[in-house]
Amino acid sequence: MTRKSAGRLRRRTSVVALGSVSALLLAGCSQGTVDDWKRFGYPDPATEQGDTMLNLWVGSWIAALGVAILVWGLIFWAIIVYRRRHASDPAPDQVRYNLPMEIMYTIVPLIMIGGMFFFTARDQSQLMKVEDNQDVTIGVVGFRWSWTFNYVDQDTYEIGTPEEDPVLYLPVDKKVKFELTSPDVIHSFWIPAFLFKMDVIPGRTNEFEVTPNKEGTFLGKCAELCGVDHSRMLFTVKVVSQQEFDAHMQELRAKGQFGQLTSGRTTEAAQGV
Ligand SMILES: [Cu+2]
Repeated sequence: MTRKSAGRLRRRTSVVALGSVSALLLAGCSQGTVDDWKRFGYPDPATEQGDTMLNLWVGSWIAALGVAILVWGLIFWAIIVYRRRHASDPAPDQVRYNLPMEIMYTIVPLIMIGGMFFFTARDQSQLMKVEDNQDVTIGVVGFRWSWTFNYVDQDTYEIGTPEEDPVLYLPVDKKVKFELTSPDVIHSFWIPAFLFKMDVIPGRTNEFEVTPNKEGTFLGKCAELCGVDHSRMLFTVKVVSQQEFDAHMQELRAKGQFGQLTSGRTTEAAQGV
């Protein structure tokens, strides 16, 4: 092989390699990006109720973009059609106190806000309904600086520390009711993949119900700035089959974790507050 043809071969090989790498990268990126774009950046919902929230989010964006395109279109149309063509052109007629126009720009925004209010109120009242026909009840205690998960019907619990995040097990396709309480300050219980977040307030019990419908491991966190170690209030959610859930309950009881920790602070693990 001559030096010239070897050089050409090397060049061709590197072009092919570069091409394959970019194709792979593009395939990898575009897949994620297309799905993300379709959801307008919302996480992929892991609960039955998440679809309602996703529809509200996507619907709001589509409506807002529709209005934006109309407004931008009118602005650019006015800029182009009514531009000053010659320096000597007089200023266009100034319109003011145009009653039909004023009525229109009062009524149209009212209709838009009314529409947003209607869909939000409809979905929110459906999502916040507590029907008390749940399969699993979890008593969540948010405390400085971790979480306790009381498995109310299973007579066991899990408690975390800032050093060791607790893991919450939930059976898939089963309705879960969360009862949120706090012994100290306001926290906020947030599982982004469930598209649900609710404040945890001392002196009252906040409740909501969701049905996780995807097995997997999800992250959870405190979403209310509650003090110095707020950022360490992390936890993991594992959505598993009913058998795995039952086996885990057995494991917790085997470790001696019987009953409920309603104060969230009765072990040494949580004394560092
Ligand atoms: Cu907190």
